[in-house]
Amino acid sequence: PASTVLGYPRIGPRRELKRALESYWDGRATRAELDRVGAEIRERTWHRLAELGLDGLPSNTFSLYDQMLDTAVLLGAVPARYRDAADPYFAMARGTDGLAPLRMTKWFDTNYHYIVPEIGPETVFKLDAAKPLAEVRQARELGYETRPVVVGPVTFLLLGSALDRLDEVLACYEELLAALAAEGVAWAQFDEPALVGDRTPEELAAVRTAYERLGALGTRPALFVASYFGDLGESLPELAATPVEAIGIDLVRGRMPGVDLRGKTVVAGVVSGRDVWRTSPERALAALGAVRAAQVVVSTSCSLQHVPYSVSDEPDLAPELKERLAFAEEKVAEVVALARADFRGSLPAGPHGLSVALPAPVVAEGRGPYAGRAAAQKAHLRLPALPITTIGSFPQTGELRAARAALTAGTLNQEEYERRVEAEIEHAIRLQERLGLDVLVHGEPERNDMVQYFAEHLDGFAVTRNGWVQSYGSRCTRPPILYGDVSRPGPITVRWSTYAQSLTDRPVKGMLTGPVTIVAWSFVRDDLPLRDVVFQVADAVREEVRDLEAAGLSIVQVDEPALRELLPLRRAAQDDYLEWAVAAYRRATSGASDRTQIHTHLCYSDADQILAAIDGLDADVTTIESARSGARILGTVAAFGRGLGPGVYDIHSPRVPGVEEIEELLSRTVAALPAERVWANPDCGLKTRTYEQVEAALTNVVTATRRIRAELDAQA
Ligand code: THG
Ligand code: ZN
Repeated sequence: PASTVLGYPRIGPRRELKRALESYWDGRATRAELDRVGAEIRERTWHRLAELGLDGLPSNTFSLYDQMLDTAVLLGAVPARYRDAADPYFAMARGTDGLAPLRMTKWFDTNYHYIVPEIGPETVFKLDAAKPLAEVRQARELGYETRPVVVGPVTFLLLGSALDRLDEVLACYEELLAALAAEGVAWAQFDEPALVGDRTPEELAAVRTAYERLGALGTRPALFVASYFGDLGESLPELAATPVEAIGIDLVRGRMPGVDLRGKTVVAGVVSGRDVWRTSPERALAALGAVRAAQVVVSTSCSLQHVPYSVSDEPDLAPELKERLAFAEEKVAEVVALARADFRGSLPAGPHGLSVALPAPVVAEGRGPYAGRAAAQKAHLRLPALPITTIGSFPQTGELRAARAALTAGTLNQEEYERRVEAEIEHAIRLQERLGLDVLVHGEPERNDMVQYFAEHLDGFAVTRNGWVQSYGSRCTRPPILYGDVSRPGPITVRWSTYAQSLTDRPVKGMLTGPVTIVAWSFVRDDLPLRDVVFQVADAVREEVRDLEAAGLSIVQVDEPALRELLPLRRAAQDDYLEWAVAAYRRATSGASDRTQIHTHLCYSDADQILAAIDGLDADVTTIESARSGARILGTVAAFGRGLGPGVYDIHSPRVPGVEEIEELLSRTVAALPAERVWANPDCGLKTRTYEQVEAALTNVVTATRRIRAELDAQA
């Protein structure tokens, strides 16, 4: 059979695109220089894919920012207010001085974020096929015929909440297919990951309408509709009934369906685009053998944009781990080998964990009901009304980043590095004392990415040197690799938190990341149920909570920002997930005594779907991101019945909020909730702000809070 991949990383093996974008945004590079870097990345990718022996090369999988944003531009869905910006594309992606950017959210259950298209009554769809055509031509000049990839009409409209605009959008896609045909393009790939979710009868009808209409077009390339991240389910018969020539099926997350596909080409996704493990040849060949189709093409389960470039760029990984790994390049080689049914010299894949875990012991709930906890905490902590706190991180200074880089490079020794971290902690503590905050944080100067940091200090994880994966735009993470049983060889954050506490009489809050998030933002072994892996991590976090408590910390915050992200795409699987995810959190936190206050923080945009689960976390205090939505969510979260800190300062903007507006938000909050449960805090961590902005904003938070306290006193 032939071989292909659904997409490829595009940030550059050494994040060349990131550097070029940031130079362009800072005015240090021209648009032409940025475009040259983009062209080089595409050229290297096609050459590499061809060298590795891949048959079908995709194009238009490159993006300067995001493939959904590219599709919005392709269809002319550029809101009028951006049209006059110096660079409308990046104005939509990042905003300008006067314009907020378009909203950004998670791409299905991945850690990648896409730009949400804004489609309203004023939107006039009009094709602009310049980008896919330019990529096809660039590849052709290099000697490659390619298959342009775009987000398909149903997924585009579902994510833009505008399925009622199908007719107009289909006219653009028809025009696109005609333009591609005129260019001599043989195949086009339309990505439809939204089809693997639960779809209503209307949505299923839209799938049928869309592909019947596009399929009926007289002159067009062959159409390949790619699904990924799960089973097509009830969407498959709809799609199969249309004239599309090829259907992509995720055979890693999903299974080969019973639907008769003997009239179609099946692009069989047997090499995972979501993990970093070598493919088991037996499993892949068995999956391929089960496909009944006119023709089979061997492929990846989804785009490879979710994995790093190459294992060959990882000199520090242990050989016995390295030989089990496959990043994008190695996965392409696997696809080719499977297509050629040639496994000579390939390594055994086998179970991917490097050890076998025993079932984790069940931990009894250690904590009593909230009322008793609240009383014990009140007596112990002696906080004023409306206690003022922050979410955890303080600004990360350039000096600190330089010190961390020097430590890694070996030009700064560990002792000197730690001295600098301590100096930074002292600076943050003194600032918080001076401003009049009640619950202090150490500011997290020792961490860059929190998940990376915990992975570096836990057994069972490996971290990479160059394993960057795009998170959004120019931003990347290096997901750690969870390959074995997880355990905590020793305390991780205790040293920093106790140092901070030693500097002050006010309570300092310990700062931890929850087990679901640590796992969600890592590549995880696939030989154990995810739940068991998360429970192992929960037990490690539990030990850290206990050690923080034993070291004298009275408050510990455990954040779970990825709780929503791992929610299964299909409803039928969601309750089970939420049940074990909440259980894992409680397992991590329930070792604390009633007198120790557990905080958690969440970013609201992610929260509305899972409020019951957040309530189930049973944290004593929940701080939420709500400054932008005002008091809109107070009614819902009031039902939690425990401490609540709706953010009163939007940290995502450099603007310093005035005393009056903070006071207004707080007074609305105390009107909606019992005052003894209300906290005053910014709505997220402060690491992206400057010290100047933070100091000014927190000064105003303190002034506003003191005014409300005085009002409460007067009423009492
Ligand atoms: N850590 C991890 N995943 C995440 C987040 C995180 N996913 C969701 C959300 N937060 C994504 N947000 C960001 C924000 C900033 C950056 C990455 C993801 C970022 N990265 C640095 C960069 O690209 O220059 C590199 C950071 C590093 O050195 O590790 O700025 O917080 N895991
Ligand atoms: Zn937040």
